[in-house]
Amino acid sequence: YANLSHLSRGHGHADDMPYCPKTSPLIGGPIHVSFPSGLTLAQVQRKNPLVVRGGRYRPPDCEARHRTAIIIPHRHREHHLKFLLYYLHPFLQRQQLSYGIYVIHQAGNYTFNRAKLMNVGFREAMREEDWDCLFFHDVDLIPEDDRNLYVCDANPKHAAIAMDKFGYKLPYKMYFGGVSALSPLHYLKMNGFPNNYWGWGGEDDDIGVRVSLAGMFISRPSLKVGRYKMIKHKLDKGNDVNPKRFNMLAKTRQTWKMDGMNTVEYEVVSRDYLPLYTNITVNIGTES
Ligand code: UDH
Repeated sequence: YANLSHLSRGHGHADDMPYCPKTSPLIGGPIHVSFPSGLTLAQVQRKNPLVVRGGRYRPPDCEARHRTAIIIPHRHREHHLKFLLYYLHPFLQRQQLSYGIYVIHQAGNYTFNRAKLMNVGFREAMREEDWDCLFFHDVDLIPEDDRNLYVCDANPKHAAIAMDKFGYKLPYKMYFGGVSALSPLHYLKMNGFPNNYWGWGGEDDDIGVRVSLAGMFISRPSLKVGRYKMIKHKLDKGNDVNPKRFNMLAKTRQTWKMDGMNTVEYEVVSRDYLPLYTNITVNIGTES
């Protein structure tokens, strides 16, 4: 029976594979991030032959200790997505994770809503697989050190602690933007993310406040490891600064239980299992 195990390699996995080591031997530390012009998704695909349909991967020769879903809120940023996939696939493979990448694409041209797209991503990813950690990941942030492990901690984790645009420092203590990691239990305990932040700003602070209102803490990697390079860009069309954000933030304590995962409504327009990611295009409606 053991001798037949090679037969299952291509499809499922052998039942008797050893767990991957606690610390991956493939991790190398700092990564030099640049943005090669002319990069294509076909090239990214060729460089990642073990990634299967929908952007899924499992280590070929050991059983992963962690199953992580990456949730990327997206609209009109194909150029950034290409670079993120170029860096993220090998990064996650070096960490010997079992993973899947989900791009949650807001349909239409109505004002963007990052946090609501994350709620959609959570529900749609969990529907497909029993992920034990979800990384909520802006499309324009490239991790610069693969010791920044894409696994969950005992508390919600803010991973993008040191971004180049903030001088590789935390801009303020409660900052929770860019890239964060929550287990399904964390996510449900805080009723997910708010659905009513339309346009730019505020939702990340609301999420940070929810963490503490739900009785949890923010965990963070070290400044040395939680480094990210942001792909430079201007404020998008359809994502104007939200002038209501400060008033809304002042009320999070009253609103977090009434708005979030328990009230999210949307309509999946399409679900496509592309070679490097699962694309979910969703109609999330408009501000009420
Ligand atoms: N996003 C999209 N499409 C949009 C808007 C936002 O995909 O039209 C996603 C994307 O994943 C992005 C994230 O939402 O990384 C956050 O949006 P953002 O990049 O606009 O926010 P951030 O605060 O940048 O990172 C603001 C840029 C303002 C530049 C002003 C120069 N001073």
